[in-house]
Amino acid sequence: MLSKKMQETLNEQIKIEAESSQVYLAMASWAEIQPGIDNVTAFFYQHSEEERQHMLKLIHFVNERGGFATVPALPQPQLTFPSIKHAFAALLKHEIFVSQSINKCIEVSLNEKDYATHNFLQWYVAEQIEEEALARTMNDKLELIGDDKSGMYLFDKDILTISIDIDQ
Ligand code: OFO
Repeated sequence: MLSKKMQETLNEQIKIEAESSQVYLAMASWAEIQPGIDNVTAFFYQHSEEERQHMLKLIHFVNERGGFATVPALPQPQLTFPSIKHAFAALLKHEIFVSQSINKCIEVSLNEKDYATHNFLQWYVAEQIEEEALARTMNDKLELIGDDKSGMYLFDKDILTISIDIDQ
């Protein structure tokens, strides 16, 4: 059984995962109307979908542990970006924020002596390590590319491979 505090904290995390899905969905929609970045677009759509899965995993966990997962209202995310580089900088910043939020959940689980939730949250810890690493790789590559159009062409070509490599 989840304590009230643990349930509130996990419901807050459900909101953050749902927001993450919306944030990346907005990036995907913006990327889709930019010329020549089809794979970047696919990457954002896929990332948005993964965040929705993270939200669902939490919802099922809360309900299975005798709590009640509440579906949150969400603010509208940023809709447009000055450049692809800005979008990926925003992605990295957002992932760092999510990692901090997962750390807070872990802290609460330890304070509440809820070792089942602590154990469950380890999956999110590992996931955040991967996602932050991926976001940093993307940002480093974009930094190197600068305004070089052929570099951007290659970045779009490579992005799905990069994300698959880091996921393994
Ligand atoms: Fe939910 O995995 Fe990152 O944000």
